[in-house]
Amino acid sequence: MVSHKRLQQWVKEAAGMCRPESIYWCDGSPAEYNRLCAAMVNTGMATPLNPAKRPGSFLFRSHPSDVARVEDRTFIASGNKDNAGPTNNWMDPAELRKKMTGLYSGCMKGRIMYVIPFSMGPIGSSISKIGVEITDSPYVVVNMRIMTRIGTKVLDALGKDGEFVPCLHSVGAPLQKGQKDTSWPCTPVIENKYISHFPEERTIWSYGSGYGGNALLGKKCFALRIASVQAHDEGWLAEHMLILGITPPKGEKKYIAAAFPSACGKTNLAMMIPTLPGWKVECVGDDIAWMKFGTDGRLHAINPEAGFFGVAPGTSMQSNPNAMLMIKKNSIFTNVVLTEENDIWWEGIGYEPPTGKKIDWTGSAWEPLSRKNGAHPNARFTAPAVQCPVIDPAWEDPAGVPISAFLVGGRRPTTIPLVHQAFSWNHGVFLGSIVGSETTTANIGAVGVVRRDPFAMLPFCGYHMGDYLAHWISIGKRTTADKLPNIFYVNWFRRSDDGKWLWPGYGDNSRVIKWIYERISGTGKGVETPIGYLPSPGAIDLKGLDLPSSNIGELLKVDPEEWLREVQSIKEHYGKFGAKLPIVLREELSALESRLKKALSS
Ligand code: O2Y
Ligand code: MN
Repeated sequence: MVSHKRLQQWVKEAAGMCRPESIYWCDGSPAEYNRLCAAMVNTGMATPLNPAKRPGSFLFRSHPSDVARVEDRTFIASGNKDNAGPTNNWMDPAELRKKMTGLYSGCMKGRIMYVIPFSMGPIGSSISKIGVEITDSPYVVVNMRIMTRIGTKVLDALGKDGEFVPCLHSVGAPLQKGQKDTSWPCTPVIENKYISHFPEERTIWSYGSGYGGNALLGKKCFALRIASVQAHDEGWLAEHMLILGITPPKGEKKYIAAAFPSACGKTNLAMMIPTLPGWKVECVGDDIAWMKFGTDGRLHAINPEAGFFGVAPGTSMQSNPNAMLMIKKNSIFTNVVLTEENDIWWEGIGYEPPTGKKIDWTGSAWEPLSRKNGAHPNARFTAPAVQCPVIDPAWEDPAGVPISAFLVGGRRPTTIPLVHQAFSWNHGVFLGSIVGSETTTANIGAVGVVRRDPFAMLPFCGYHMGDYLAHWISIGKRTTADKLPNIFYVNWFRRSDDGKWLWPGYGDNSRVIKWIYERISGTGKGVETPIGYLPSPGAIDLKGLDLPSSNIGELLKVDPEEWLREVQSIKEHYGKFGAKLPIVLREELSALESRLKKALSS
């Protein structure tokens, strides 16, 4: 029996609007999970994988129109348009509610309404928060059970009047009497998909999509868009960051959080196996960090999630062996290839597709020579964090882990060196504010243009990006400089003039992490340059790495002319934020310009 009156009332109202056939409160038990998976196998939505090869695992195929987050259907409905800022889609909250109420009316006919109480972060941690997702998708329930902590234990923590974020989700595909369900119900009409956030009410309404970040509302919608607003108002940080622990051969473990835009290898870095002998990386999280100041004046981070929703294509024993080991059992795969042996395959898995019949992500017979992708480029695995071979022993510590350094970075083939360190907190926030990736043929629009993505939060910040940057500046004033994490800008993606990678990446990124570790420990050697501190010659450990010396010269080069062009591009980027851009960031930009001009003239 649910004792929380407000929760009961909200569920009743949602049921009155969506009119499901029945209501089911999720308890989060293994029996419930198994029952739901078996039911989805029966309806043809899920395919059980070979228990000898991948026990407890299932394959799902989405509708071809429902394969990724839909940014242009994602809305921030703040009361005042200016609070959403120039980088979010804004809609008037009353208008949006009216529109969506129309869509929600009767939208769950013929379906079960699942109520999922979930905790973002370890239950009972002062950094964690509770949400309740109402959904008509059993796929969402089983994914939420892996990605968050769900069920009775959360209801118990919520008590009679605990705070929760209401998250309403429907695939938007009511069933008429006798109508057969499809294997991936959703709204095929893109204009009817809405991923809506009401930041003042701390509420999420999602309609029309059953996929990933559109439907698993704890992740991007709550843990980033709504939580970023809560963090702003309450004086903490909700960030699009991985968290890793790094331990040297003889020495103390330190924790690092890192912000990279989507598709820059966050999961690979978070679970990296260092090539440097004796160094160890352990993973706290691969996507989101919630950080609050501890009584020691330092920022302490938790991973609000309990699983990994990783992109499958490109994941291999070379790029991420720990992820490959993690997904050997109890995992959900979406939009990958099904092999004759009932196992999975994807492009970049590191071995040829096995012989025999194969079925691609659309459900059609697939031939590798057909030139069509077998797996969708945004195919995903969902796996429990506890299965990660290098999960950090403190990953569920309610107090969080103390953060010693922030890394920011993107895909920049030119200009940005392999690593540089900020002069100060404000300079570090400046570095975070200019992060971005150069567009490739995979993007829509011009190639070779830098798309700025401050702190990798552009698609995930629930309020004005200028206010967000001011919040980062204000965080620096809440403690003493020695307690604040140092900020570093890394770029694993430099290329030579003939287009070749200059840096091997993957496990060799530990060489850069080692320098960062030494810098924050006070032993690493650095040289001052106009853009920040760079490693002194020889300060990056390259032992055992067969890297031409010209590569390292290029990787650690600061070209004032190239950087002055960068300054012009940053000015354009800053122009978007108008008066909301913190003055200190404008000052950081002019100071950078002056240092570069001085370097050019000397
Ligand atoms: O397409 C989706 O819905 C998944 S997006 C995603 C998933 C896991 C981690 N990060 C992301 C992202 O887009 O940053
Ligand atoms: Mn992400």
